[in-house]
Amino acid sequence: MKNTVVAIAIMGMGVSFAQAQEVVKIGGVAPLTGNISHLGKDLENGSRMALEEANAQGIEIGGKKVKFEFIGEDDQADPRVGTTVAQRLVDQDVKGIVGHLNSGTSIPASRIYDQAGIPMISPASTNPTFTQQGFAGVFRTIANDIQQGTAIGQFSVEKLGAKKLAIIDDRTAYGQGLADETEKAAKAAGAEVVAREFTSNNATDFNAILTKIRAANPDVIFFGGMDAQGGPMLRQLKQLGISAKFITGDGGCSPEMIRLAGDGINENVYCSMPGVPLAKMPGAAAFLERYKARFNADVQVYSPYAYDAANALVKAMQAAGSTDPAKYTPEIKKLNFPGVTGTVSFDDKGDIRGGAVTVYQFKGGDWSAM
Ligand code: ABU
Repeated sequence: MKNTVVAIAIMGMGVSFAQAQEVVKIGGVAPLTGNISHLGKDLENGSRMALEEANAQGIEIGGKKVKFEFIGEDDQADPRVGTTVAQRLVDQDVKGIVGHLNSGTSIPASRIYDQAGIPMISPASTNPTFTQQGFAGVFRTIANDIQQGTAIGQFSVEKLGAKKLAIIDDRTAYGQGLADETEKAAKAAGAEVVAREFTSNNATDFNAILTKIRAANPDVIFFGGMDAQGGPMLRQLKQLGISAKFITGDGGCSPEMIRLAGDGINENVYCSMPGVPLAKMPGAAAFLERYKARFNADVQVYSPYAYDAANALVKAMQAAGSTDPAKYTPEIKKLNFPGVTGTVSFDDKGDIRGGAVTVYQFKGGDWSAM
């Protein structure tokens, strides 16, 4: 009899402890299937890691212990799927979003989160329009493509000596937008654009457009798109005997790009990444080690930006003393903390302040910051 009473008392304590802990759902969206699922998984891992670490620290918000629950969704890099999963996350009462990856999904999904009053921080979407829609809860931890395209255009002319530039894009919001910005900057710096071709984000055969580009005899080729196309494109450039220098943006600045390119990649290949090189950031080495230990994988591109984005949500909630999006979203605007990708602080539109862009060259089997 005595034992029963003790057992009931302990069970009772357990219930009251569970009730004292608030579960806070955070949505994470990226393509987890399809030809850039490696980038989506990388992004998801970064968010997961930040929330797991917050849980391990036993974070309290407004004097109450919270447990973050990560809810991952696959938008397949498809704008229509993107809005469907956005609505599903809203219906599950998530308190914040890390994602999406593609500008083409982030832009339409942002309207749904805005209407629901839920903040979103994209660690990857770089198309300028994303933060120009006037939504109070839209942020990104990565520089935008005006900054990136300007840097690529100027670098192509001033450092790679581009007089005749050929441009290819994948017709996505990201690829086409970055190609437009690159074209503007390269022309302003004195280059002539001798070819402008396009493909799609599902293509694998580029022979027709590369043959046209060969006829235009460019000294530099820019590709606006992802590694799933960039890698095979480099192989086919080699097969066609095209030796022009090649430069692409963050979507191709991955270890997967190198793997897919095979013997098509050499020291004439460059990519750009928003931000300063990770190796120069205090805390980045420890992040990379923890990431490897947790996921048994190397960082592709976006996980450090996702890690900073998830931490931004947590820190804003702590500052507000509330997990209510209406109360903590204004705190996101006031953040200023050292993340693994740099100082995390947003401007009035929700763009990351600073906005440095680094160009990398393929050297010694890896990307090397210039
Ligand atoms: N920033 C490149 C990949 C993501 C995007 O569509 O913006």
